[in-house]
Amino acid sequence: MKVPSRLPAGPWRSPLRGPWLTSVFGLVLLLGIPLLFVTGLLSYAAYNPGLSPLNDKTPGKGLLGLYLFSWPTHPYWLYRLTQGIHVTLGVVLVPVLLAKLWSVVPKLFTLPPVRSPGHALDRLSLLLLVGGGIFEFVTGLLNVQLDYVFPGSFYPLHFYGAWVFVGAVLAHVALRMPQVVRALRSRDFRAELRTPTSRTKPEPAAESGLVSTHPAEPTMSRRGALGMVGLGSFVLFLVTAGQSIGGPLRATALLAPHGRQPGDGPNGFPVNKPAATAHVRPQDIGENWRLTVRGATGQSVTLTLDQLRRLPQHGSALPIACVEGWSTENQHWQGVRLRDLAALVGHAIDPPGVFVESVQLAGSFRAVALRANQVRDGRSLLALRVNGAELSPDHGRPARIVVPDAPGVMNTKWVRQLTFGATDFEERA
Ligand SMILES: Nc1nc2c(c(=O)[nH]1)N[C@H]1C(S)=C(S)[C@@H](COP(=O)(O)O)O[C@H]1N2
Ligand SMILES: [Mo]
Repeated sequence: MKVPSRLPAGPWRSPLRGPWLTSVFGLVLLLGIPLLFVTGLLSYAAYNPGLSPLNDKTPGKGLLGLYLFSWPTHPYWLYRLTQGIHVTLGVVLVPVLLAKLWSVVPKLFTLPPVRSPGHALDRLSLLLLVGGGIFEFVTGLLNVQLDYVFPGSFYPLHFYGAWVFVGAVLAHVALRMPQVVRALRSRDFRAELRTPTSRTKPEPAAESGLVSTHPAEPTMSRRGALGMVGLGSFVLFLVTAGQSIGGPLRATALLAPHGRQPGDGPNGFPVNKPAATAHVRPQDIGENWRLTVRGATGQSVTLTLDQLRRLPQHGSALPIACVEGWSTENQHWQGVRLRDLAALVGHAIDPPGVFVESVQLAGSFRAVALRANQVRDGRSLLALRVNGAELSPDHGRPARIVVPDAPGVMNTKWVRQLTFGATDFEERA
């Protein structure tokens, strides 16, 4: 069958469109997407999906959960790093993704839509590729910027979507690799960077179906197009990365959803959800507040804040690192070790995991499950103080969890009850 070698005259007349330019954008995505995928899988594992009621409830997580492992508590900054990379890279790749879609857009409208069974499969993989890619980027960006606006939980959507998307990427790479190699060899990258608009000519029309039959006069060189995309990515980096890298870059993090200057003083670091938004009433965290600690042993104790303060106090310097990519520098937390609290209810040796519940009556993140390795780490605290001061109401007064290397969401604020060795997490949530 004869494949039309050029596109019909139509709205898609840019002389820049062609296999070389598409392949350059594709190559950048091919380097970035595996890193997004791996850091995403790690983040999913870090959420203790086998335990946590706030996460994916698919029994056994299906086949795709096969890789799951117990997320470590060492090094304490690992989640901050992997999730910072995941979110920053995702944002930075947006211009490249858009440019790649722009460069192939005429192909999405070719007629007839299906020419043969092979072509049909190819089109189907493109549908999953484009649909999956847009889905992953859009859900990710919405989660970062707008909180949780999804039907159901973000985690399973983004997780299963990622597998579909990556499957389609693999099929696409396998189908297109020979063409990509040929296209990249067809032009010299450095020569291209020296070619101004006046000398910009369309690529030779091969069978790619990307090159316009009636190309318009160039208004921009390929160098200009690559530069524009690169500049877009760089600017996005500047306005995003500071929320995770911190330091002076925090000042340029204009897109940081939780503000660049979260405040001064010991409690002056970002607040994900203030007490008022979480419907935590002052009376729930005032004089009458009590902590209940229960064990699988059947023992339980109820403690006042003063009694907690009289237990041995320990310090840990740990960051809060949210799934949304923002993180804090290390904060100096002080409080009671989780393993000491386990010992109070009969789990002095080999303490089990713990189910943590907050005074918060409604909304997400009011309960979370921590694994045994997280409880046993001596840096895991029920913190009463931060940076030398009492916790502010927004940071979880009177007591909050901090765990090394855990996603921010595990650091439950306004804690009311700890149940060590609970096995019925699902029902209790
Ligand atoms: N009870 C309760 N604890 C919570 C949350 C919440 O909404 N309710 N948010 C969690 C999330 S998602 C993060 S990232 C951290 C943020 O801690 P911070 O607000 O002190 O910065 O708190 C966690 N603890
Ligand atoms: Mo978070």
